[in-house]
Amino acid sequence: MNVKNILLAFLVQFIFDLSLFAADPILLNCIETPGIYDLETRPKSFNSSNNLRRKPGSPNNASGELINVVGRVTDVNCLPIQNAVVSIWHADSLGMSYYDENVELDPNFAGSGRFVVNNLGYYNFITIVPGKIGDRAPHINFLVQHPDFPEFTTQMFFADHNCDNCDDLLLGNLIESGLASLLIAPFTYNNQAMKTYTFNITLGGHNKFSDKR
Ligand SMILES: *[C@@H]1O[C@H](CO)[C@@H](O)[C@H](O)[C@H]1NC(C)=O
Ligand SMILES: *[C@@H]1O[C@H](CO)[C@@H](O)[C@H](O)[C@H]1NC(C)=O
Ligand SMILES: CC(=O)N[C@H]1CO[C@H](CO)[C@@H](O)[C@@H]1O
Repeated sequence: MNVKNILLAFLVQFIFDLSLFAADPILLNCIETPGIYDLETRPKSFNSSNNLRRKPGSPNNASGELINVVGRVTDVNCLPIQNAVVSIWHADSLGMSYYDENVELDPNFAGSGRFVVNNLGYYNFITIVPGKIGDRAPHINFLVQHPDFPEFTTQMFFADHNCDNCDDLLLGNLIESGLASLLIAPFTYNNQAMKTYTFNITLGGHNKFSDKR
């Protein structure tokens, strides 16, 4: 090989690497998820199960539409934040919340749940679609904790509750800034025909193991 061919080989390799980089969705830029701090009161302790639709050990289902909520927890480089603890809590199907002592909550609804994400950053919950609380759109409260990141809280909204969403005060503020779509989860049906919402969470800052600081 002469020098020209070697250079050409490098160039081809370089372009090939670039195209690989562009084609890998994992390497795309992840946009920081907007935080919401004004959440419904956080449970004193979270149920350790990721299935909110039934209380541990109970055969009975909470009423309401069965859904899966899945997603990935990453840093802004889209690198998974392994072992991040995702905790959620939300109202039952009639919009009743356990923290309001004056209401009777669906007796089969666990109210909260928790999941430790795997090495790829994935979490997954089974639950039911919450009802509206007053004039708030249906939403799920999220808390994400990891020793290397500040505690993060936000709320997830449902893509098929658009009209509720546009009237929602908290979400309305974000719509003005163009960030609301990051909190509105789209859905598909999984292989068991269960409605599955995807809500990816990107925490600000960088993973300790990232070399792209
Ligand atoms: C719980 O829901 C599942 C799926 O909708 C259903 O097959 C099952 O019979 C229900 N169980 C009870 C005890 O209601
Ligand atoms: C969530 O992240 C996964 C993996 O990075 C990606 O394939 C998917 O398109 C994302 N979904 C949404 C709704 O952002
Ligand atoms: C079944 C179960 O453990 N339920 C608990 C889930 O968490 C709420 C809030 O902390 C408790 O009130 C429930 O008893």
